[in-house]
Amino acid sequence: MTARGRFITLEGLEGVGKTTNREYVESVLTTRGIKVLVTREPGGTDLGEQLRHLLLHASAPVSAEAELMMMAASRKQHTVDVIEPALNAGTWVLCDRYADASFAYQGGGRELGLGVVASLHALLSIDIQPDLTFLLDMPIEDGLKRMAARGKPDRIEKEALGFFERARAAYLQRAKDQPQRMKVIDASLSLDGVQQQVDNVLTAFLEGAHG
Ligand code: Z5A
Repeated sequence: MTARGRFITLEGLEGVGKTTNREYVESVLTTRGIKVLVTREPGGTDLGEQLRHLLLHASAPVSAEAELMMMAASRKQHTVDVIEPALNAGTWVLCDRYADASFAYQGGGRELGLGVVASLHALLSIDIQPDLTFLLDMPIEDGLKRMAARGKPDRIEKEALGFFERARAAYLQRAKDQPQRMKVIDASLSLDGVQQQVDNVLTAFLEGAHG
């Protein structure tokens, strides 16, 4: 029987280096002969990518509740069509953002509350939990500066500082509550320094996974 794949996610605010480090984690896993599927949220399916476009570029107002429901719709389709089948086939899934982002941004940032986010996930039976989550953390202003260098902000990136402060606090609280799964990485260091931390966590995880 094929062993179930592992589910690894990367989380954090804008510009902290999720994409950069996702590529790094993928290369480490691939070098070890592990079959990896790389995906993202919102997105990862045709429906999810269409919702992503709406979420990031809607010109009309989007209520906090509507935003949460669209994130959840994308996630449900993603778990059913992509994540669950891959894990069942023994493929490891590496995902740029997942449910923790809804707790941080909609629960914290938009102040809907963590209970609302948890209830919606339960209602929709979105019950796949990551085996490992890298939470890339750094001061908000520094991340926004990195993003500014990349050009025009999307709808969510235009939010005020308080929104990102609440999202960051919610992320860090979640990591405190779930230290086994969620590993905080100091993303303010040089890329070498960040990758060293990622490497340490990944090596320990791989030893556990194969031990
Ligand atoms: N969202 C939500 O609200 N609720 C949800 O449930 C979900 C998402 C799932 C889309 O996210 C938006 O959706 C996001 C949250 C919301 N909103 N906002 N705002 P996204 O993941 O597509 O977009 P993003 O957060 O803006 O991430 P990004 O653009 O992909 O940035 P990143 O991946 O974290 O960073 P990066 O591209 O790897 O690096 C940014 C730059 O910094 C780049 O030039 C790198 O070369 C550079 N970099 C990276 N690391 C370093 C170090 N260590 N030193 C110096 N420079 C570095």
